[in-house]
Amino acid sequence: MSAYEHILTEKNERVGLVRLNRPKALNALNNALITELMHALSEYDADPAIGAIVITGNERSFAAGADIKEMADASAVQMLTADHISPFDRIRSITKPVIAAVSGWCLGGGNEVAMSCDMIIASETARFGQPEINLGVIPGAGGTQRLTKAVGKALAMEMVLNNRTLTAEEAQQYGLVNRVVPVERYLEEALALAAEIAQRAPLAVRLGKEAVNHAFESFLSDGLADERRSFYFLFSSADQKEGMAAFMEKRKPEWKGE
Ligand code: DAK
Repeated sequence: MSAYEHILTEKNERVGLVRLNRPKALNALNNALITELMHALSEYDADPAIGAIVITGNERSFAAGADIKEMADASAVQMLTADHISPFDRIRSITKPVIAAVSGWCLGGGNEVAMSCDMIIASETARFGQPEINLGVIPGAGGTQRLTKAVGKALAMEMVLNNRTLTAEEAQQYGLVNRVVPVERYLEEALALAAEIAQRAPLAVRLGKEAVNHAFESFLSDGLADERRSFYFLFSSADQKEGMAAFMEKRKPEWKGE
């Protein structure tokens, strides 16, 4: 049983699942939901029995953005001092792979949450967009940055400046999502991918995630140096010895995370 009010959590063997659960508001992200989400992610991250995490919503909506009703009357000073952006940033600091399983609306802050995850599995009904321009603002939690890196400048401009939304097929075509599957299977597919990654060598998964994120978030030379450091470091691990020995001995490796 989950003790949360706006999310549901459950463990499926080595995969931790979080369901955003404000269906009447299309899972609009109010501050309480974001706080609960970050708490659940941190708990899974600290739990050695968990190897990967999936965040999902429901079929109709992953999340239709930040809760407009909650922020409509806020002043600039209130937005700044409340600092609701840093909880969004914490998704990025989770060390285990996080997969977003997206169906229906994935808008504004919802798309920013999905893009902060490491991979996105989309149902064919998913719709991705940054509609903040309709409200007279711009994305505030990484939308302009991560979206541009993912889909390129031309399309990001159209999405941020003119509320162009992407179908699931388009999102895949432009590199925003990993794959598109029928709506009946998007969660199952994300859980299966997470389970597959969760049984891999934990240290290598963690450093691989860090290295790919580095390439995404920094200049190439910094990313290359970071990748090399992590690559060399893994040669001091038992898992590297085990993995290469198992390959040569034509058997399945047994990972210890050491
Ligand atoms: N906030 C609050 N309520 C929302 C909502 C939202 N973002 N989206 C939908 N709802 C509520 C609706 O008000 C409605 O509630 P009731 O009227 O029934 O009480 C219910 O969900 C069902 O919505 P609709 O009746 O509108 O459903 P439709 O199927 O007709 O339309 C829609 C679906 C997704 C096209 C439409 O609901 C819509 O346009 N929603 C707003 C989408 C949007 O503009 N999203 C971007 C919000 S701005 C920040 C970080 C991030 C952000 C801001 C600050 N910091 C950390 C400081 C991000 C900003 C945003 O995301």
